[in-house]
Amino acid sequence: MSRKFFEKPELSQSDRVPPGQYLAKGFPVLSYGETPQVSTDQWLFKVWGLVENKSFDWSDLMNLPQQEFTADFHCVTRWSKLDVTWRGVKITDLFAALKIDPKATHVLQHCYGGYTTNLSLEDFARPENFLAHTLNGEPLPADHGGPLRSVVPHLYAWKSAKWINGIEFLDHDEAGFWERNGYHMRGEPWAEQRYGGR
Ligand SMILES: Nc1nc2c(c(=O)[nH]1)N[C@H]1C(S)=C(S)[C@@H](COP(=O)(O)O)O[C@H]1N2
Ligand SMILES: [Mo]
Repeated sequence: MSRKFFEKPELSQSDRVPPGQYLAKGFPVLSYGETPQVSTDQWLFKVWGLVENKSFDWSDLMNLPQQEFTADFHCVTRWSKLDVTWRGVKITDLFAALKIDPKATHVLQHCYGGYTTNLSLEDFARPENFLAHTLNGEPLPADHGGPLRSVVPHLYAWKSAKWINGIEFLDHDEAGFWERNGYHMRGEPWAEQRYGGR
C-alpha cells in the first residue's frame, strides 16, 4: 500500500499500536462483498440458540442504555486507528435484557449480507465492547456498518461485525466467515493471532 496512507506511530502512541501494525490516516473501509442498505425502520435484530429467543426493532435498541465510547481499531491487514469515537449500547447492557442459558460458551455474530464471526462469550461480554449506531457524532455510515455494528476493541477488527442483525448463542466455538477461510479463531492483535490456530 502507498506510503501516504500510513504513518509510523508517534512515540506516545506507539505503546498502543500492536506489533506489525501501522496507523492509518482517515478511517479505511474494509468489506467483503456489497454494502447492505438497511433503513432503521426495516432493521430487525434477533438472538437465538442457547438464549430465550427475542427480537429487537430500532426503538427497542434505542430504549437500551446509550453511551459514548472511544476505542482503538486494529485490522489484520495491518492498519490501526486510535481513539475512534462512537455512540451505542454496551454488550453487557444488551445481555442484561436477555435470558442466556448458562450452557452457552460462545457466540456467532450474524449480519445482513451473510457475514458471520465467532467469539467466546468471555471475549464478547467484556465491558469495553459495544454495538455502535453513531460514528463521530453522525449516524453510522452504511460502508462502516450502519445502521448497527459491533465493536470489539481488544481483538482484530474482523471480529467487529458490520450490519449486525443477530447473535447465536452456542455451547461450542463455531468458525465464522474469515475463520473458515484461515483466519485465527480468536484474533488477538498483541499476540499477532492473524491466521490459523485458536
Ligand atoms: N459484515 C461485515 N463485517 C465486517 C467485515 C465485512 O466484510 N462484513 N469486515 C471486517 C474487517 S476485516 C474489518 S477490518 C472491519 C472494517 O471496518 P470498517 O470498514 O468500518 O473500517 O470490519 C469487519 N466487519
Ligand atoms: Mo480487517
